[in-house]
Amino acid sequence: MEAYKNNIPNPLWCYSRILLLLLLSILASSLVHAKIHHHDFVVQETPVKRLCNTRNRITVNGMFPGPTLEVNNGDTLVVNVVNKGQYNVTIHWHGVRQMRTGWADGPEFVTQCPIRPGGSYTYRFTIQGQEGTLWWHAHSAWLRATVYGPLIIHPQQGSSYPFPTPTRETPIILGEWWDANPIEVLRQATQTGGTPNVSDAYTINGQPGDLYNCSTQDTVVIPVASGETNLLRVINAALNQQLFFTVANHKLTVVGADASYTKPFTTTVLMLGPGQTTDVLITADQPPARYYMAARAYNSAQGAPFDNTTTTAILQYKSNNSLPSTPPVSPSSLPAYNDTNTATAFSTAFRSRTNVQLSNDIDENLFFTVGLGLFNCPPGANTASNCQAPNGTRFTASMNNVSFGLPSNFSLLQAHQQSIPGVFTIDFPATPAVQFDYTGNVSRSLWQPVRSTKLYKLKYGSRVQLVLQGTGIFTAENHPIHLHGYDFYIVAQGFGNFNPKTDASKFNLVDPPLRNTVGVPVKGWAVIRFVADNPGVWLMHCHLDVHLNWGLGMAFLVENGFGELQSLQTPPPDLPLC
Ligand SMILES: *[C@@H]1O[C@H](CO)[C@@H](O)[C@H](O)[C@H]1NC(C)=O
Ligand SMILES: *[C@@H]1O[C@H](CO)[C@@H](O)[C@H](O)[C@H]1NC(C)=O
Ligand SMILES: *[C@@H]1O[C@H](CO)[C@@H](O)[C@H](O)[C@H]1NC(C)=O
Ligand SMILES: *[C@@H]1O[C@H](CO)[C@@H](O)[C@H](O)[C@H]1NC(C)=O
Ligand SMILES: *[C@@H]1O[C@H](CO)[C@@H](O)[C@H](O)[C@H]1NC(C)=O
Ligand SMILES: *[C@@H]1O[C@H](CO)[C@@H](O)[C@H](O)[C@H]1NC(C)=O
Ligand SMILES: *[C@@H]1O[C@H](CO)[C@@H](O)[C@H](O)[C@H]1NC(C)=O
Ligand SMILES: *[C@@H]1O[C@H](CO)[C@@H](O)[C@H](O)[C@H]1NC(C)=O
Ligand SMILES: *[C@@H]1O[C@H](CO)[C@@H](O)[C@H](O)[C@H]1NC(C)=O
Ligand SMILES: *[C@@H]1O[C@H](CO)[C@@H](O)[C@H](O)[C@H]1NC(C)=O
Ligand SMILES: [Cu+2]
Repeated sequence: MEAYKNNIPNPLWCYSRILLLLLLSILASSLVHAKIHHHDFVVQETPVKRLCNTRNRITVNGMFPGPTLEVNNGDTLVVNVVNKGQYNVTIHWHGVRQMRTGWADGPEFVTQCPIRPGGSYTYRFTIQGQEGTLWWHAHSAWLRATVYGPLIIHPQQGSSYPFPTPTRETPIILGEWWDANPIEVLRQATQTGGTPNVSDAYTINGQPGDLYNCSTQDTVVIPVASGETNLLRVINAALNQQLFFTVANHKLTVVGADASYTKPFTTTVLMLGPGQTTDVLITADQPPARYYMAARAYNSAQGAPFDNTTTTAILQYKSNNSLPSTPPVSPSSLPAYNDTNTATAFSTAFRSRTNVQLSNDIDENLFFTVGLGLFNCPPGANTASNCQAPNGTRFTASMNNVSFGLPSNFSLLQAHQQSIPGVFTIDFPATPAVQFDYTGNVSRSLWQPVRSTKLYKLKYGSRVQLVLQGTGIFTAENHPIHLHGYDFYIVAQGFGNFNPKTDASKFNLVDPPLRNTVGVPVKGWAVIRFVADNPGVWLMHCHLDVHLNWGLGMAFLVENGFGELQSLQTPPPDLPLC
């Protein structure tokens, strides 16, 4: 300061100024291309015509599906959400790591209270080290049935894909449509305790396609020219159903999933659980014609009701003007609804693009059961109207026998950050209190979990291994488990009960895939690894919404580390409170 005032060059000051300039120029060169993208999302009721009927549904900006967001790795998104609808709403940026910005993650009553009708909230976050396909969706009640869209992350400016640059890129977002109001479907199931009505159609980019009534003229057409190699960014945005996806007569080369690159592998069928994304290259190497792409259910639960319809779109070669009149070529092979072998062959084919060499040093060795259950109805309950699950019970679901309940007076993150007592406890069990033959014939006395709001505390930086063990309680099925705020390595998966002695030798610690959602096999298990480097409260749950409603979830409370760069940011001033 003195030196500056007197204009006398002070050697120390000069030195520090040079250092500062050097630092600034390094910073500038790394940030020179990073952009800030501003968007307005107006949540509003919109007439949408599907399956012969026009229905009012909640949309973003009157669009169904909602707008596609496109950014480069390193960019910042600033999305101002204005709620002009009649329901509480929040938006979740599915798969975005949200380093230190947990306040922008979105699940209602976890990282924020809902944006009430008439309210607004601006989500601000930066994409760091993620490239590929993610998506955004409402994370409140069942609004995500119509409130969703792709979030595409291109490589950092100046870098390119680790595969030949595709000619075109097309998002293929698979959805699920109810002719009834999805909010009513959920409300009815919550009241009756039974299963919610299944959907009436699946959709590709919002359209059911040729196989449904009144839908043909709006079937999605995806143009392609002979010889091109294009990138399809396939997203499963369905509420309650894992889906198979295929394109007639064409091979699909998988190059990424959940915004991480994979070692390429070729297949004819994809299987995605809700929440998962898969990037595939497709070469137009077939005779010019129209080819169906199609998706339908992978339904692993025996006997459970499900939507068994098929959605289609058309891959249309450009070269022949008379093509639109020719009927599209149908896929020869959509797997059977219960084809677990095909689902398993696909999901075990993933490898990270580059080797990661995980160490075997683990700080937290966790084992969570995931599965359904039945609550007995209290004496005096109106069994006929409120206990419509088998034998006068209500459906429920749990992890480690805890059926997750959300608070309604504070978000978990706010309660944590402001040390508000009575909102949650931090005694989520690291391992099951009762060990049993998880995938066997489970004794009826073990079927009823306890409903509460328990979190599991992780020290900043702890290295976590988590075994997710499916159960056979009521019915075994595949559960797509999604962890907020993190990507994790899937080091192994298998059938039956996880055996630490024999199954540890099967771990892939060399090139396991990095994902944000893992399909825990029906009557089986999956093992994931992550390092708790993102402080906050992070929901982990089944991405079948009906299971989340029944309580198939929990949350990790990750403590701050040292200093600002290892700590949760302060909440934004417009954070919605309860
Ligand atoms: C669910 O399906 C049942 C039987 O078809 C029907 O009576 C009921 O109205 C449906 N519920 C909703 C919310 O559409
Ligand atoms: C579709 O239309 C046919 C013929 O009009 C009718 O019989 C059928 O019930 C309709 N299907 C649905 C799902 O509405
Ligand atoms: C779908 O399910 C309905 C009702 O269970 C059944 O009648 C129909 O045959 C099934 N369709 C297919 C294609 O499996
Ligand atoms: C267009 O395609 C149809 C069916 O493949 C074929 O019969 C016809 O000759 C083609 N026309 C031209 C101009 O290539
Ligand atoms: C799949 O379903 C078919 C009938 O739809 C049945 O014959 C077969 O046993 C089932 N397979 C499995 C593995 O459940
Ligand atoms: C319901 O009760 C019947 C008759 O007691 C029994 O056979 C069946 O297993 C029970 N179902 C469930 C899900 O508990
Ligand atoms: C928040 O709600 C819970 C559950 O209803 C209650 O136990 C707790 O006391 C409430 N906390 C405050 C600060 O009001
Ligand atoms: C499952 O166990 C119960 C008794 O715990 C028994 O009644 C039932 O028959 C068993 N079911 C099967 C399929 O083994
Ligand atoms: C879950 O807890 C309830 C209540 O303590 C108990 O009755 C049930 O057996 C437990 N089930 C399991 C799988 O631990
Ligand atoms: C909407 O959110 C507020 C808290 O922000 C909550 O009190 C209210 O119950 C919610 N309404 C519904 C219908 O969930
Ligand atoms: Cu589930």
